[in-house]
Amino acid sequence: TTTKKAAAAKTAKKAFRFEVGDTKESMKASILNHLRYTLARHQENATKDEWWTATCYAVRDRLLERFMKTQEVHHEQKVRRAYYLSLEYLMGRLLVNNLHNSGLFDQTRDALTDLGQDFNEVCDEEADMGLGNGGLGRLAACFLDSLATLDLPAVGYGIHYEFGLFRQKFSDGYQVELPDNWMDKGCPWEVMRPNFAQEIKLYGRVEHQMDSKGVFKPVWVDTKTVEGVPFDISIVGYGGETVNFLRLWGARSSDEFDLETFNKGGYTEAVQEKALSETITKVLYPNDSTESGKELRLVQQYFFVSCSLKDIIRRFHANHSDWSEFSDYNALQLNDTHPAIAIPELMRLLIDEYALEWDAAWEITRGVCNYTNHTLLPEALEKWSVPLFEKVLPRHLEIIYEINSRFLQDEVEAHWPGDDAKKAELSIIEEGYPKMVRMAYLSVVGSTKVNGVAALHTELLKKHLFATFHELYPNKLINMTNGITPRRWLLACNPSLSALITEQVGAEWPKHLDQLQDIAKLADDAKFQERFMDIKRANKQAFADFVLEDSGTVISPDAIFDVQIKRLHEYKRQHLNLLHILTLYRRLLNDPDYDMNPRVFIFGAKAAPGYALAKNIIRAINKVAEKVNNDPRINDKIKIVFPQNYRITMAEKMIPAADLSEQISTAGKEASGTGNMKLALNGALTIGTLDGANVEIGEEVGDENIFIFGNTVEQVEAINAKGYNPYDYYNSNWELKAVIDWLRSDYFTPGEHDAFAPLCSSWLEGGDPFLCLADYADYVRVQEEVDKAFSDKKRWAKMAIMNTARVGKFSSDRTISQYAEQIWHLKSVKVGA
Ligand code: GL9
Repeated sequence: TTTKKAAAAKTAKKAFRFEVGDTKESMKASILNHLRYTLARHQENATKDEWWTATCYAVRDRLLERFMKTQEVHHEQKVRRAYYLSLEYLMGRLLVNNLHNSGLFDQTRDALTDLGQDFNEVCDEEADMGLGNGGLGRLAACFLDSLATLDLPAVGYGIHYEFGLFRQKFSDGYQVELPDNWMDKGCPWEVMRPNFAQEIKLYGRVEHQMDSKGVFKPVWVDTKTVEGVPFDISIVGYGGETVNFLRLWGARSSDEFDLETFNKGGYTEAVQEKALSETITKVLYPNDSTESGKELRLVQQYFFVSCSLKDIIRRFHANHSDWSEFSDYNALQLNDTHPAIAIPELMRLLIDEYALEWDAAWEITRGVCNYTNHTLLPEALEKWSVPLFEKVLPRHLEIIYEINSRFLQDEVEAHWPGDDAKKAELSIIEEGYPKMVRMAYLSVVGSTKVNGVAALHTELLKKHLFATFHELYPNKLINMTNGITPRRWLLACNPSLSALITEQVGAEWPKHLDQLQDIAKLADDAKFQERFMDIKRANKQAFADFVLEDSGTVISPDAIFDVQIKRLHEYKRQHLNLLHILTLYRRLLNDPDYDMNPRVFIFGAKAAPGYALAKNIIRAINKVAEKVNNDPRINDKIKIVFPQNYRITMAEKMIPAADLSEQISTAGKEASGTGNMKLALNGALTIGTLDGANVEIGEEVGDENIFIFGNTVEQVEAINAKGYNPYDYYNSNWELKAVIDWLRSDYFTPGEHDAFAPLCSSWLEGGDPFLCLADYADYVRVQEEVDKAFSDKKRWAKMAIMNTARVGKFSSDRTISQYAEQIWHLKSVKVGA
């Protein structure tokens, strides 16, 4: 092993750009230099957060060096680029990942240690960059990592929110939301670039004015103006070759805006209005897959899309003058419909500002735009009322009407002559009071490719949501199964397992995750099993230490760590998990000798602040936890831990410690899931429904290494078609009835009645829309199988190893290669020395 280790270390070294130049000493010098000349501090009295800031600046210097080189090469070679447009990026912390990707990890850790600092404590100073809600935002962050790693020329565009996703606290079990002031220590990673600011227009009205040739042209007048200032964050690929960037726009009131108000109102009003335009980028909307139709949200979307498109056009014009070349050099990806306004905005820019004809503009627009759908939930499909559109973006509404009328005439009429029902069905404008703009339909009509995020999800898109569009455009809809970056979700978050893997397969696996297959041959090897499970145990112990410190709850690393971490949503069924917990608790109270392995149920979840039922579920879990954790009768057989404020950084502690991964959504509801991939990669076994990417995880790891339960999509459809009645299950399963009735009593909230009435009635009177009761019995049955499997230590170890070994497919490098090949037609560009 020693020679193997040495060889692995050697290959690892060769892979890195910076390794050659930077040593512990050069990092020390650089950190001290920033401490003195950026932060004006003496080494002796610098605080932890100042050490952190100085270290980030030292690393940033090196990233910027490489960034300048990358951009220079991209510019000189006039490369084709991909632009990822997303309202959300859930980046988490950046220091440790930047160190790993750039190959500066060891030197920097040793430099800080030499300087008398605890490396981990310094890293812990960093606030999460939580500019996203959940899976969709984290996917965008993983994609940026893979784009740079694969040397693909790409830019991410988004919003520089002053406040990211709220901080969560629990008070008497209730969720309380607090502002997330993520920049209170500054953000050393970003570079503000006022010289690349863009001005955008809003509100006003459209006048049709005659031009010099006597032709009537639409002119958008009486608008308000807002300025977008870019903040750039370097994105270093693994190996440090390519450094791309994420450009986030912050809103500033423009001078023109001030002056107009100033003339009307006076000084204080002008300053007030100045503050008003800056509210555009104040806060991330905390909704997980629901759209509230708020004006400010539409303004946010337009603001960042318009700034980004103007920036893209500016960059195009630096190298090209002919619009016919635009689609040769640019590919746009719309992350959900949130940036769908890019379609009419690009049309407006081309026609109104650059005087192109409609047909030419449409060919360009449709040629560059592509759209990713992330959900089938009807409440998540964005629709904006026509009156709101008219008020905020009157010119865009005109353009959307024109797109729609041409689409219905030239495409729908041509395909289904005389069929008015088809036109009403596919119309971008939904009739009603008020009329609504269907952003998903606009996105399909205005894109070259539309993709789902897992095989099953894409099939369901073809069958349901976009069935008629699929008839009209048979080649437009394709699948791009999601992925995760192995750099953050294994290399950085699970260093011991990473070292074990590197010892076996060499150091290239973070770039070639399929190589993990090589550990499958060791799945039966007793020695390897022991080492693998020792690492799991140490990770569980580390998490147990965190829980003790965080909440005072003692948990044992010998118990099954049963983990459900994701946004709180009925379709994800944390309340089904709760029914199982109550079932075990009840069995233990009825029979103190009830045979089961001790289990720790671990939750991490935020509920959208306006989602009352989700908040009721959080309180129910917390209140059941209070009772269970303090009940001496059950001998610590069950513990429930639900740490406050689940976020990327907490996921990085929980995932390496998990034995069991709960992926229990109602079949057909979870588009993909990505936590499922992270947990499997770290050796957790999945208990899950045949939903989203669980299906593909099962195909990879094999039926014998996953616990599948519950109704399938077809069975769910059949149950609903027949008319689902949850009482059929409630009345025929006495144990199920007992646990629901128990939760309805005031057992868990003594003296407080009906605390969980919303939850309990959703299961019964509410019709149980997500079929918890229909899946309950099978879930409990398969959980018993899980328990049995865990008792057989060798069997469990083998299954866990097989999971890690066989999930290479779910690297976001694979996903991004597919986007690059099939959607963007994008080639890697070697930046060189
Ligand atoms: C989501 C889907 O619900 C997930 O199943 C999917 O894995 C991700 C990424 O494709 O997208 N769509 C969606 O709106 N969210 C998702 O997680 N919600 C949030 O990001 C909060």
